[in-house]
Amino acid sequence: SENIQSHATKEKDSNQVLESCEEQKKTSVGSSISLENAPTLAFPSISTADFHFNVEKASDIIVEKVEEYVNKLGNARLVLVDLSQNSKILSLVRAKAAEKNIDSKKFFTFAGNITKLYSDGGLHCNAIANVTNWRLKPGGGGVNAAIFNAAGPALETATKAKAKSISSGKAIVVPLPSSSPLFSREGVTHVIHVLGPNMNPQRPNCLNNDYVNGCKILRDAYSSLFDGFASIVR
Ligand code: AR6
Repeated sequence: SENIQSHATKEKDSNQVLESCEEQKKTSVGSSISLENAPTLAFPSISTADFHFNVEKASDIIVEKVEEYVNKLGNARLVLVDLSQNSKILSLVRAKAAEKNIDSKKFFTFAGNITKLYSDGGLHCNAIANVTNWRLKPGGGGVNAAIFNAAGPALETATKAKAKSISSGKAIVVPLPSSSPLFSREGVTHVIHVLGPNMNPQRPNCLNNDYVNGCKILRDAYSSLFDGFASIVR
């Protein structure tokens, strides 16, 4: 009977531990609710896949630009996304952002498909960045194909109304019509197209490893993207 009693006591203890964990969970969920509803921009790493831009250099620039903008944006959040949890760019940026003590409620990384952040991942993002091509056309590969596909023809029409082309280092904010599935299913109200520097000889305007120019254009691309986001947050 002694054994049973001590077992019962242990169980009670572990229940108390569980309860206090539940409390902690409630508190931490409670305190993040205000930021969960905060305006949020999800963005992929510009130029580091199809455009072959060096990931180390890109990660420095992402962290530098996030640090510059995160406080200017008030409560709004910035989220770097990539498809895989093992993404090199996500882990580099996570480590460098932690070193610089960037507020992890306002900036974090997230593994998931940028077209399904809410339906698959439960992450509310009212704006998403599309790394596009100079003609702002659907297709190609990567993020551009995924976003134009998921958004349907409404995005192409809304984009055409804003611009016919985009130059590298620039961003264009496009309000998404509510008829788009990205709007109704994911809660995305704006797509911000952005074009980065290209280091891939098979793609137009290759910079042939000119990283002086390339880094400058990548910085400009992030500035234009975050300025575009700031303009819809205000
Ligand atoms: N969700 C989240 N991240 C993604 C997704 C997705 N669905 N697809 C790719 N990524 P890329 P670039 C990540 O190649 O290097 C396009 O076709 C990917 O792993 O889309 O700037 C355009 O039309 C990488 O980390 O963009 C241009 O022609 C990041 O998104 C060209 O490719 C960017 O990969 C631009 O090349």
